[in-house]
Amino acid sequence: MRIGITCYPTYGGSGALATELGLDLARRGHEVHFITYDSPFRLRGYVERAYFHEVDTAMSRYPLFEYFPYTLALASRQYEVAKQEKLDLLHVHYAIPHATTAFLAREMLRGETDLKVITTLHGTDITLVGQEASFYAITKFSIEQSDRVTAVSEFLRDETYRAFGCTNCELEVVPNFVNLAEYRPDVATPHQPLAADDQKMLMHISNFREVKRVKDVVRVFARVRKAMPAVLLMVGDGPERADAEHEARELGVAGDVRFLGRLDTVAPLLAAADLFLLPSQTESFGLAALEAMACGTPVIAARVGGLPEVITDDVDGILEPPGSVEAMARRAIALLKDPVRYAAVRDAALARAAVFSADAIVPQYEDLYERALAGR
Ligand code: GMT
Repeated sequence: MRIGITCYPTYGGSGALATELGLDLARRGHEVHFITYDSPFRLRGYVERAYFHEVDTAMSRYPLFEYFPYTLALASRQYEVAKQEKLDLLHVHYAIPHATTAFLAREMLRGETDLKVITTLHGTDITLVGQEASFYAITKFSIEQSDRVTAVSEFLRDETYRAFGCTNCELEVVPNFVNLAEYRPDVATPHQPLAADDQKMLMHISNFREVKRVKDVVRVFARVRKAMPAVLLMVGDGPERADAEHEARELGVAGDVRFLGRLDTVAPLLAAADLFLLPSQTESFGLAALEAMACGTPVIAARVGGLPEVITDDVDGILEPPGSVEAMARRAIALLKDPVRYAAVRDAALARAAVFSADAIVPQYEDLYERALAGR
């Protein structure tokens, strides 16, 4: 198949997943065309049958445009690439604005070619941004106009039906996946110089938005730090980073918290970590948690959204309600102090991650594409 993929190229779960999907589809023999304003951050180096088409933003400084109409530039590029490369379908990730621009591109091609539009809903496009008054109607319309719509968890599918109704569309759940060739325990980076040998390594990765509750990450760590030597690796960047840094200073643990910023490659750090923390306010899936589990790192997460579909409490990880810093810290300390229990949870996390391997999930997308093209 000839497949176009549009996603956010910057750091974030939807862009990461979309890029991994495109790369895996290319490995499986499909021709994949990424259409976005920058090269997706996980697209490193040349990959056979995978191509990147940049959206032209040269007019962004035109004086009349206080707000550059990126959406039109993207729709235009999707139309051009679909036409030139004879795409069978356009798979867009994160509804806003990608489902809308794909709809426009498909309408521009009407009469010439029957481009199919597949939309994958990822999270805040439904749970937050899409429900804002200014985006609600266009999000609902664009979802309903897509040929196929998928959600990354049952939670997100149900939330989409609840919030948007979504007549004329059947939402299919295709869970996120992890590339087990890259995310595996034996790629661990050495503990030093990040931590001394006797220090436990806790870790968090996100885009540091409010929804991630990054101050809770620091608060949990501060309690663990009181009980044993430990460091915290904070990977990523975003609006809440300064608050998290401030919290670390306030709690007197700044010396043991390393803010590493955005990193392209995280598997070696994940594999070296002893615990991964994801105490989010909401999380439609928690791709970072799955990647940690694939590296053999147990996760302590919030019991919200789609996270219970990935993690089973007390079996392959730990779940506590959002904001329950004390409980998360208490259970983190207990797990880190019990090597036998720790090994059992780690083994269970590895087994659970294998259920979400690319080999298990990517064929579900291929099947969906085939059905969309055949009109089934
Ligand atoms: O919040 C993020 O990390 C980014 C966001 C996105 O759409 O870029 O992530 C969402 O999509 C990820 C991939 O499907 C999911 O794993 C995340 O759970 C989801 N984030 C939220 O629901 C807050």
